[in-house]
Amino acid sequence: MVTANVYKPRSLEIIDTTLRDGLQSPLWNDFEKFYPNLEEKLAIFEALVRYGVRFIEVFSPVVSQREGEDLAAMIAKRDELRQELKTEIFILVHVRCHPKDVEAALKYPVDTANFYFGISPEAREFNHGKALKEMIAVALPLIKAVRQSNPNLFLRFSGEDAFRTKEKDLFKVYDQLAPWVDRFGIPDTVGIATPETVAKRVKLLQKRYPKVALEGHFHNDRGLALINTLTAIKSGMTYINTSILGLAERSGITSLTALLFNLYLDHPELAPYENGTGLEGFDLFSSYSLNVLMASMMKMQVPAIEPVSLTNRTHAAGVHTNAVLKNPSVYEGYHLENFGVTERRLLLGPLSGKHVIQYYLTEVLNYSAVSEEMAENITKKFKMAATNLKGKEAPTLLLEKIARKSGLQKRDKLQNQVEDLR
Ligand code: HCA
Repeated sequence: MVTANVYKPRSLEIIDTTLRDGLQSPLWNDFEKFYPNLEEKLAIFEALVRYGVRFIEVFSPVVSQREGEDLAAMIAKRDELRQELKTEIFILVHVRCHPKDVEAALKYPVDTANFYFGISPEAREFNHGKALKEMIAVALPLIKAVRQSNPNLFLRFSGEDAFRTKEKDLFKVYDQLAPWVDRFGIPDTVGIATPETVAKRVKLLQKRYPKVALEGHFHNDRGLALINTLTAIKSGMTYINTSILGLAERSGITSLTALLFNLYLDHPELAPYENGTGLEGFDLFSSYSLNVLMASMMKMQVPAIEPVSLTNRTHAAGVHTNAVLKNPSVYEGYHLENFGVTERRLLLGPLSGKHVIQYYLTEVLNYSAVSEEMAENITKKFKMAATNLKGKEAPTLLLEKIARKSGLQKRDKLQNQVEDLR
């Protein structure tokens, strides 16, 4: 098995941080789940690997005894999956530039140390209180020593809050560390970056550090995480941090499946399904089930903001449902079924039109001989009553009641079977 430092990266490598930054998401609290157990963590780990992710970031064992135990279990899972899938899988431990963190992490057979150190004026003044010079005095000997004693480790340094840091300050630190690391992270910790600032930064750093790969971590505070990520990739960044559903501190980071979905749309040449995979080895068809796995663990639904969701194949207004019944392409611009969203929902509600009502009456509720005129009549009654539903009753039950009162008859079982045979 190749080690992370000699692995030949694909044109884009995902570093998934669901099991680190994803666990810092406030949504765990909001949905009263609070934290996954080890079994769930291992299920996430395995699902990510089977999906095609090769780099998985986890907490440092100094975070808690439990994280140490979970790290050991994830390493065992990594080794098992390496054997079974004959593929590279790398575990990246997120460590402060602190000898204690590093010493604890390196007791485990991990593949990468992801060093981070707050570099913005805010971090320097209110977080660790160190000036740039002092930061270098801490980080440089530590990283150098790790490099020398662990030549197989793949090392990364991130100046936390890089986008609120002046270029010259970033250079002061990065210039010193460049000979000792494989990747530089430039995290947009508070989500202030824009596509313009991202493109500029990536090009600048690429030019200054041609031998060091760049890694991006874009927070979504402005709702720009995805476009910033796509811009970074276009500008030449080759390692991107993602998480399932974009879970991370505050409003999160770039969603793994949203990113791959967008790359698929922008790069059809990378999309073909050879052996069930596209975009250089990702099992794109499993995107939706990955999102559902995560959402169900958190006791929530796949959020509407997530492109690879059932919401994106759900239609409500009469004009829309009518058209979708004839041809879904009118209101579905993409083939989300290629990403595993194999179902579609047509909603019943105050905005329903006679076509979807007729469809429900005949196809879902099994009524026979529903003329257009009857459907129109029932639609009027249904729409009026549906505005007052407020979750007291399911819309299909309301429709059922109105249909029965209107004298509609259900197809009987025998007739159904005959029709099925035709
Ligand atoms: C954190 C902050 C971080 C680190 C990113 C990185 C960020 O939670 O510690 O290590 O590159 O957004 O800056 O997630």
